[in-house]
Amino acid sequence: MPLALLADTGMAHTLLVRMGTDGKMLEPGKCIRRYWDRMGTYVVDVKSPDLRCRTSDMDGSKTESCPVAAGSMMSLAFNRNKDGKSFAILQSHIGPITVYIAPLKTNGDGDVWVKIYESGWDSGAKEWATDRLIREGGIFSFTIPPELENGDYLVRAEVIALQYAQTPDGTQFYPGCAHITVTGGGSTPLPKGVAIPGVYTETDPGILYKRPKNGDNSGYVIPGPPVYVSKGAGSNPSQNNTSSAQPPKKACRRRNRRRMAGRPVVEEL
Ligand SMILES: [Cu+2]
Repeated sequence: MPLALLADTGMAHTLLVRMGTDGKMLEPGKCIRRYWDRMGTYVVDVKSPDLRCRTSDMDGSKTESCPVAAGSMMSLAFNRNKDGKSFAILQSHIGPITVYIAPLKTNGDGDVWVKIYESGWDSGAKEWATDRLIREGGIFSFTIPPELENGDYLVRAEVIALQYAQTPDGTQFYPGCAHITVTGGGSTPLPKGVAIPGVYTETDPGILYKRPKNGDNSGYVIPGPPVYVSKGAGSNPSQNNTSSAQPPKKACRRRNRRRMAGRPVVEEL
């Protein structure tokens, strides 16, 4: 293993660094809120304003908005370096990934966040969403609801790390936010959503969680509301189904294989 990986252990956790469509990623930081100074941090207080986008600084004025077609596959990437060239997250960090979306004009204030994706424990593969994230070079993808009305949206993705989830306030949240402009959509506004912070409590079963000794986490429940089920024509809601959550493979697989070289083996607290 390169010494560089050991050298930054304990400093870098993970951040949302890139977005794209169909697994084709834009340059790091493009249309992403660049909270690079938060790389060494995570959120444990579910009532903290940091839970929204990683920091209480919610100034989005410097973040441009990237177009994403309604009904298409949006991709996001977590990485331990803002250049996107390290790996996603240490293997010790295990847990689910969720994505919420809100109208950008709200800047995330109020009951505006609608969950559009979640991925937790895969009973078949016996792995966490984070295991898959590491294997896929930090990239994961989900569908933007096809009927969603055109406009600017804030997309919030989070990795929830459960390695200390058996202790109150032990669970670590790694949120990040991107700006998108939905094009070619329908006329359906987002339904009423949840507030972030506010959506979680520290005793939610998916947040205060003791992993079974036998290693089978099939009973794990991802925190937060159910995933929004798209009613749009041509939609594929099963993609967002928790139990069968698999990243869309078609466009992503070949690109990601190259990135597996950096798979981490270092353990970090
Ligand atoms: Cu960490």
